[in-house]
Amino acid sequence: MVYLQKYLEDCGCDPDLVQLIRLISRQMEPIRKAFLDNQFYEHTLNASGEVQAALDKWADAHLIKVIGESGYVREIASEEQEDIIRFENSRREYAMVMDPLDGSSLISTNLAVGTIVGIYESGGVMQKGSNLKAACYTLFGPLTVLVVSVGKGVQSFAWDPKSEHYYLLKKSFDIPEGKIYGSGGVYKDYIPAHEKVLSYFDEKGFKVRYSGSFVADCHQLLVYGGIYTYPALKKSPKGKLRLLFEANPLGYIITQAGGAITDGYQSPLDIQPEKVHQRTPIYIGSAGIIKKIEEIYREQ
Ligand code: AHM
Ligand code: MG
Repeated sequence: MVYLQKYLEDCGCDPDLVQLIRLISRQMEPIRKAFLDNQFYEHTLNASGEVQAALDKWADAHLIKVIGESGYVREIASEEQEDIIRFENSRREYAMVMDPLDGSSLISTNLAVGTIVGIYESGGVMQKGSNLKAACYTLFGPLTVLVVSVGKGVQSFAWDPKSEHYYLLKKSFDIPEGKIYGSGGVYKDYIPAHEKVLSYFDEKGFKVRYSGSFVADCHQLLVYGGIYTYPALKKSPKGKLRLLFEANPLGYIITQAGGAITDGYQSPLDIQPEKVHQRTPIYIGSAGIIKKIEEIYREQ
């Protein structure tokens, strides 16, 4: 059996990057256990979004504490934090962007949610996604699965609670031209270009699959291909999802697996961020379909 650390070491990664990814991966079980914490679970069942936010905040605070103390990271930008957090005395200059618990509105329904992370080698968090050194996400499904890219394709690992290691599930992905799609937003808010894209999907016989968790909906693309989209809407021309925490890390991973990402006109990975919480429209998935979507947008 091949384990996460050994795999990354054999990839020729910087030993500190291996340790950083390992440290992040080791926080997933505490986060999963927090789901089961009575305090969170009861409140999640009983009450409003505010209590779900408590689990978001717990995961956020936990990751910031552990990663901050590690000495590897100079900056963290988190979806749960308004401003960038700096660790002036860190030994290394890695910079980390994260969505500590993506899809958290699904916690009360027991559908799959996840943690998304992107890592830059230096230069802070306000960089183009194309500069990422590594990205990973965890999907808390029946298995805790960690999907990683250090720029050499994409690998998935599963947590084995008995040995307390992540073992290699799949060492490469090659996203096919699938025929499933999921679109966020409400029909009456769709712009004409997005309506055209949906008509194209309909003509080609695409099937809808949308859970409401970006990380889960993207994970199925690795296996089946197809498209996830949260498009520009009439009322929110930048869509809903964030460039730094969602589009870039997942865009990096999907691209490393032979897929592609676009905002309709260009890859979000090529956009220089201006604000930490900047949003971007997203189409992500099979490369051929992304090309077709960009053609449709150009024709509009
Ligand atoms: P979150 O980061 O606050 O969880 O919001 C992002 C989530 C994505 O995981 C998901 O794809 C999308 O929002 C769902 O939005 P909607 O409920 O509008 O379909
Ligand atoms: Mg999110």
